[in-house]
Amino acid sequence: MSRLIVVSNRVSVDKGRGATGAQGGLAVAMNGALRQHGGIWFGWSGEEVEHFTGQLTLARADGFTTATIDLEPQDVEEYYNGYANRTLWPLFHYRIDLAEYENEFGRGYERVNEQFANSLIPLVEADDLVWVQDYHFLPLGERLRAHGLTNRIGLFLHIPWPPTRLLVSLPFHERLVEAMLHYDVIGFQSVEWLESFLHYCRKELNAEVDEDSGTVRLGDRTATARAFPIGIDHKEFMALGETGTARRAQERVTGSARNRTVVIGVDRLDYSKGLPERIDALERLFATQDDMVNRLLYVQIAPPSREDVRSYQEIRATLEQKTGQFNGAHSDVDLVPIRYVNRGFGRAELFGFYRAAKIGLVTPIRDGMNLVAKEYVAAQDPEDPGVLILSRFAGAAEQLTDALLVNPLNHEEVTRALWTALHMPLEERKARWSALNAVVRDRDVIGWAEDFIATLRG
Ligand code: ADQ
Repeated sequence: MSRLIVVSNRVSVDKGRGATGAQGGLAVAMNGALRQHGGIWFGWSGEEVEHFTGQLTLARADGFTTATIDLEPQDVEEYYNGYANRTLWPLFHYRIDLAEYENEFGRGYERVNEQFANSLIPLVEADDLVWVQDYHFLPLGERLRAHGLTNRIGLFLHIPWPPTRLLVSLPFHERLVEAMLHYDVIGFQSVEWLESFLHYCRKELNAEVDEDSGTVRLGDRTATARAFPIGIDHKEFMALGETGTARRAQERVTGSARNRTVVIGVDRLDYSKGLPERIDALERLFATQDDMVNRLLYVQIAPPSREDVRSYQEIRATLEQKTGQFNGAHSDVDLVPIRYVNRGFGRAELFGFYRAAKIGLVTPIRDGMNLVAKEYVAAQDPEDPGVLILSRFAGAAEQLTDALLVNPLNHEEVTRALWTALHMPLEERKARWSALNAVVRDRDVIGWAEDFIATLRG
């Protein structure tokens, strides 16, 4: 059987105690997939060196090998903080107001993609399948082809694909997307992102597009684009739920909630996650309903991320201010309605927190998928499940149609959903949860990886 070579920006091996933590969904998903398959996981070490050498550091992980390289500070600034996180991330999350178009960022991005290609080539054997992850490496397939690699190469994009009208604001957008067509398979989280991609290829590249099969032809290249909705490692997560750590975490929240209904949010601190908007919705609920301070407790877990980028410093400041104001206005001497926690937790603890919460509030403004929504569902007590409130603008909304789906920008709608969730009868909660849980359980990350790999194998 052919080996799997996974490429992603960071290689973060799960030490088995939820160590992937705040590094996000990609790390959680890849550990699951590689443990199943074996092979090599290649990426940036997270370390900086004065002069780039391309020197590989190899290590053995649980069932696979990791290979990492160090980057120069200028590379990190231009490729990672710059093009990836200040250009592509905001643009692909529909925030062109935050996207920065600096030519140096683009040049740094191309340079690092070339360095990755150079370092990767010697590791690849004839039959290997190469599976590239995410927006850091949109042109990597083309770079690998330029070095003569003829293996099957696939790309999975974890974030949304923006509408054509937004994407054309990016300088050299045609070059970027044309380069992507050197992949054999291009995967998206949802049908919506897939359709936007195919639309772009037809309109802007004049490519020949077959909507039904997802085949895109341009010149002598043929790529297949498809939706592969990512899932969680359901079995592993449920096993974590059986641990004393999970039970104690649940008890900590339930015990200290003092009979209030717990609403939970768990997100990397990112402007795409809709965190200030959640507080606005709560503000409305507290303003229009009596005695909410005695009825509801909102726990928001939000570890900071990408702190070198200004928009992330700003969202953190905004959130701190809003939370402070909210608590100042609505607390009682012995009750605080929002607990805002700025750090990551192990995954067993998260399980316990989700289980303690009768409402899961997952309201990103845009999100490729959103795995927190799926984790929340998985962690519920089947006999007394909580209610998931989910943004229509998360990729997960295509699958999790039995959640209370809301427009996160419409405070009134979110407020109403909170009210509905607070009063939902047990029978309806059970019915909704069974439908949601079937999707989360049956479409897990193992199946996701197998599906992608099988498609890549062709
Ligand atoms: P993220 O934007 O990071 O991922 P998400 O899918 O919600 O978003 O994944 C977050 C993961 O990190 C979850 O597994 C969660 O448990 C974990 N996490 C979050 N906060 C945590 C905390 N405080 N402590 C510990 N763990 C925490 C990107 C895309 C998503 C896509 C994923 C996977 O933006 O849309 O779903 O990749 O493809």
